[in-house]
Amino acid sequence: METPLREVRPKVTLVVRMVASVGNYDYIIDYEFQTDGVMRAKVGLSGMLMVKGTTYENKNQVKKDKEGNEEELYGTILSENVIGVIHDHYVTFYLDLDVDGPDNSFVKVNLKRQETAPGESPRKSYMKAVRNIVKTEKDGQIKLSLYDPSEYHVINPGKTTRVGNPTGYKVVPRATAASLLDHDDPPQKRGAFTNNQIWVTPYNKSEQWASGLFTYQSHGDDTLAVWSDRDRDIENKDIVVWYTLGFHHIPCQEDFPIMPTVSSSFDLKPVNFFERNPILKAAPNFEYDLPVCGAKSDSA
Ligand SMILES: *[C@@H]1O[C@H](CO)[C@@H](O)[C@H](O)[C@H]1NC(C)=O
Ligand SMILES: [Cu+2]
Repeated sequence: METPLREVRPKVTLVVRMVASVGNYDYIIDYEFQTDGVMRAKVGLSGMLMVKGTTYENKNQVKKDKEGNEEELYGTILSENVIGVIHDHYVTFYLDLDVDGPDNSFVKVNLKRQETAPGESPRKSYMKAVRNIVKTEKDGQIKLSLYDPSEYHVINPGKTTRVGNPTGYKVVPRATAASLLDHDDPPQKRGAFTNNQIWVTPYNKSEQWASGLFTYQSHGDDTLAVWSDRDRDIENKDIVVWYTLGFHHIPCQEDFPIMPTVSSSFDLKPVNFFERNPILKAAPNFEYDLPVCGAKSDSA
């Protein structure tokens, strides 16, 4: 047989799924282990919406003030006498990473603009990556921003690749959310882990539950925010990274009475952990291995 010019590596993913019914919602949590070394944590939300009753049966009954502004419903009329209330969902992941051993450092790899000097080049600017090893906890409290982009690496400062890069894995955020509540609001004091999307703490077996052990009675004194504000040393130590996946939810009629699944995820991705693309170790598939699909235009 002629040697095919084209070959591919099939993407094979092991999915470990857990579904938790919490009150009215179902949380589908998938841990995906991929052959390129990526671990993806995915959260899907479904279930029954949180609703409140109303005397309104139609939007045209909602009271208006003199200026014509409608009364604030804090939600959407989904059906006669039913309002789906605006709310958030937050799921925090406790990532007790040991990259090539227990002692790791957290590195903010900040992308920056480098301006060229006048007359140096027809170009005005380039990009550069500024690596900051985070020394203490407060510096590891991260608010994501498109206009101040960073990568977030967890490296083993004592281990390097053949060409000298520290071995690492990075946390790759995707769509998430930040709470809009006042920090002194009781639910926000308990849920203060949503004040940042990423936190880094030194490992401590008593500090595992981000909103404290007894969340409902909590005054917020036993939470990730309080631990992290002690600003302990986190360089070259056994560290824990906390990533929070959030969803703002303004309900719409399609969410009622039962919701289609909404999902988001984040990745743990190797960054100079392998010497080369680890997928090359997988046996290739060739053209003749693949199923052939053809149009069935001649069958009546
Ligand atoms: C470990 O966590 C507990 C609970 O927050 C705290 O009382 C203790 O001081 C912590 N230990 C260290 C070494 O930070
Ligand atoms: Cu929701």
